[in-house]
Amino acid sequence: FSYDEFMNQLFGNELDYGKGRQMPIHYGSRKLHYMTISSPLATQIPQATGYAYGQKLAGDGHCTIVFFGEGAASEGDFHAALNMAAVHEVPVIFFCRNNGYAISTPSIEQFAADGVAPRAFGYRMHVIRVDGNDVLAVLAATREARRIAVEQNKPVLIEAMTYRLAAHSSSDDPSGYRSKKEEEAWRDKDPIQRLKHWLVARDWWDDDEEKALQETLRREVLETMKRAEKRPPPPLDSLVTDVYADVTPALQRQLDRLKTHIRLYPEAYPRGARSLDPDVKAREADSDADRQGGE
Ligand SMILES: Cc1ncc(C[n+]2csc(CCOP(=O)(O)OP(=O)(O)O)c2C)c(N)n1
Repeated sequence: FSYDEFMNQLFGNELDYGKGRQMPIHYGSRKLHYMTISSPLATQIPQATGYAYGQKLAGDGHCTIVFFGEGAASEGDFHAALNMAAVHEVPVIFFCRNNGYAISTPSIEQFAADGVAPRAFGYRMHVIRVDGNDVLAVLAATREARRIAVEQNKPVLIEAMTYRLAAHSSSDDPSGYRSKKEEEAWRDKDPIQRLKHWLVARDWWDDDEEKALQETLRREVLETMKRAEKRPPPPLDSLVTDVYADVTPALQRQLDRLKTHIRLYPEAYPRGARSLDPDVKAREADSDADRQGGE
């Protein structure tokens, strides 16, 4: 997934595969067999079980991996998905990132047991708990889980123990629910710094190379951003497509009314939306619907 693909999704421009309908970072790629990220927590977990069941039936030796947080693991969907995967013996890896917090809720307020891993025993499922801040350990754990899933047609739960150093989002302020001291203790275990130390200790990397790489990447990302922000949004008609095979009359009326509105008040709309078909006309039916408060 290239920087351009990431950036097009962030801007929701005409090249975004999701046609601007998803929140930022909710990317997906059919080409890479990567299902779109879903905001409703845990919905992806039963989907993964279902997809992996299909892979088992197809018999091509493939498996599915699904990622979620320990907060999402408190949803009913998590339990339904794990139970079904264990009963039907499907090749799926449930990868739980236990970073200690579901936004402001610490994991000690979410479950009484020792994390998420022990639940696997209840479902009679393989489980691996791993230091989530050790990149190579996570790689080894995931490879082993994949081997089990593919060779034995069995689900595996991985619980990667980690910490969310930053805020959950730009509207979250961690100082309201945890101490700086707690954060500092985890800062020393930063997985990126640990991998760097590991590489430097073997003379495979040094500070100069890192500085140069960071500068190159920074430039590339900014250039990608400039390219993506210049692209227009997806065509307005895509607001009403992809839901029904044929656009329903009600949706068509709404779209026509929107186009009329844009034509009458172009200054109220972003630049990209103004370049619409200038022949769009107000329809009698629309004004009727307006009067009746129809839609
Ligand atoms: C069903 C549902 N409930 C609530 C939310 C709001 N919400 C978004 S992220 C989040 C916390 C998620 O915590 P966790 O699963 O531990 O993942 P993390 O963000 O820590 O990686 C919540 C409650 C949501 N998106 N979906």
